[in-house]
Amino acid sequence: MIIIISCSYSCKEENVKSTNYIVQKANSIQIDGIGNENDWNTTDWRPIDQKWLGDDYDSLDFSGRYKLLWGDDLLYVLAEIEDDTLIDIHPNGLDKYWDDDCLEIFVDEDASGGNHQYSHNAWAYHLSLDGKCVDIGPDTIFRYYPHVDFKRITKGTSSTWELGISLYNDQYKEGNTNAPVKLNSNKLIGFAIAYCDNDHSPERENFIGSTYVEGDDKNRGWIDAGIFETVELE
Ligand SMILES: [Ca+2]
Ligand SMILES: [Ca+2]
Ligand SMILES: [Ca+2]
Ligand SMILES: [Ca+2]
Repeated sequence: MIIIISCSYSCKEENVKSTNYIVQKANSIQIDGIGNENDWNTTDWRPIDQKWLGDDYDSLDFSGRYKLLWGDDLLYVLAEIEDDTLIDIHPNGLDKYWDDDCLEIFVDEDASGGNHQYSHNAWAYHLSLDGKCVDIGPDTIFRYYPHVDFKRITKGTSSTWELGISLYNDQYKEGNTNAPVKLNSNKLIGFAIAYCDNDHSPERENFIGSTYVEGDDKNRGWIDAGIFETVELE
C-alpha cells in the first residue's frame, strides 16, 4: 500500500523568528565576577525559574536570575544564583559533570533550532564550580571547550557568575583552528540558561532553566535547540 502525504504550508519550516528579548550592546565588561559595570546596571534581570527536573524546591534551595549584553566578540552573561549547598563531588571534570552544581549555557549561534545532541548546531556548555567548560562532541565524547571565559564569586550561599561567550557556528571541527563569529546588530541567537543543583545527593536534585518547555520531558535543552529563546542583538 502506498500512502501519499501532501505537504501544505503547515509542513514548511517557519523561518520567521520573533523575540521579546532585545540585548543591549555593552561598552566595556570586565569578566571578574562583579556586575558593577554601568551596562549591567541598566539591564533588567530575567528569571531562571522553570523546573526542568526534580522535586519542588524553595528559594533557599535555589533561586536564580540572569541578564545578557553583547560586544563585538562576546555574548556576556551575568547570573546571580542562590544555592544553599555548593558541591563538586566528581573530581574528574568529564565524569557526570551534570551531577555537580554547575551553570549550563545553551547557545545556538544562528538561532536555527533543531537537534544538536551530537552536533555543533548548538552548544550546551556546562560551567563547573572549578572553572571548567564541558560539552559533548559530535563523536559523543565529553570534552573541554574553552569557549566561555567566566568568573564566579561566592559569598555565603550567593554566587555571581560573569561570563563572556565566544560564539561558534555549526561548522566547528574538533582539532581544527576554528574562529568564533563576530557579533553585529540585529543578529538572532538561540539562548537559554539553567542551573544543575545538587546538595549531596547521588544525582542532581534539580535542573532549573530559563525557558518554558512543553510536555512531560523538560530536560531537552541538551538535545533540542528548539526550546531555546531567540534573542536579538540591539
Ligand atoms: Ca564585571
Ligand atoms: Ca540547593
Ligand atoms: Ca544552529
Ligand atoms: Ca547545590
